[in-house]
Amino acid sequence: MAPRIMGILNVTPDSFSDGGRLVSVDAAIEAGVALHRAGAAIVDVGGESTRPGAAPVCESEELRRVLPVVEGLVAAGVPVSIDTMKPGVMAAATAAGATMINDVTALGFAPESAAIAAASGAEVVLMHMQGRPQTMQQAPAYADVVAEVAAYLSGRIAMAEAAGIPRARIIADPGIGFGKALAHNLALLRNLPRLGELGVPLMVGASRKSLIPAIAGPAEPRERLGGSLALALHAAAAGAAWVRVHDVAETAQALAVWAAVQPG
Ligand code: 8Y4
Repeated sequence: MAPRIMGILNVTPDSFSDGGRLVSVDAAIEAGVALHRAGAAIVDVGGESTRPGAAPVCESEELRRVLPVVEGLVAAGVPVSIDTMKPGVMAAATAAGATMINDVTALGFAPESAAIAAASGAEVVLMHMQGRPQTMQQAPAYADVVAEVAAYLSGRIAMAEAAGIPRARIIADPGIGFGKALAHNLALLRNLPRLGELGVPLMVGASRKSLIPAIAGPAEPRERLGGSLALALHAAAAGAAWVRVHDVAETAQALAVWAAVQPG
């Protein structure tokens, strides 16, 4: 079966600026609706950049950016995921109708996160990261990256279940690019079936990430479609349940063709 597509909607001032510092809410909602029409089963709304070196934002600013967009997408009938590590944003977005929480800290940023996620009834994506966004790419180091990521995710799944999040609502993600050098990313991608042994669906987010130019030579993020599609199809072949991507229409087409030529 082909993975479902999570479409990426960054609601940061560099993405949906109105010319000044403000995010244009209508433009962001329109972009999210377009992602859904292009084949995204869910749209992941994020108001804080997690790129290496990006500055954190406070909760009130993050809420100001994402909440009107979540509300607009929910009103338009678009399934919404909230990309946040902040419990207050999780609570507000799920109250507004978001049905998935995508937390790159696997509910580890704040002590209240797990209880809020449990009470929300939302699905929860638990992602692995080594270090914190500010510094994570400075010197990533592992003795056995696949074993360490699997053990971390296993522990976070157990924590989430203990907090009252049923296993059926948990998705695990190896966190491609989050505190990982090229060799670490490749080892994880080659060994996705081992992560599948965690017993929960897997999400893979490799779209436009820097492993692509690291493998294939210099390319700006917008020039990484070929590599992004190769990685989405690789994730599909390895049994991933979800791929998180920027180029939804192209990924939907690639996955439809891939699915059609699968045996059985
Ligand atoms: C170009 C474009 C270069 C984007 C780098 C990036 C994941 C995620 C991110 C992921 C899950 C990103 C929020 C990083 N990546 N959530 N979030 N899994 N679950 N970088 O892999 O897209 S943000």
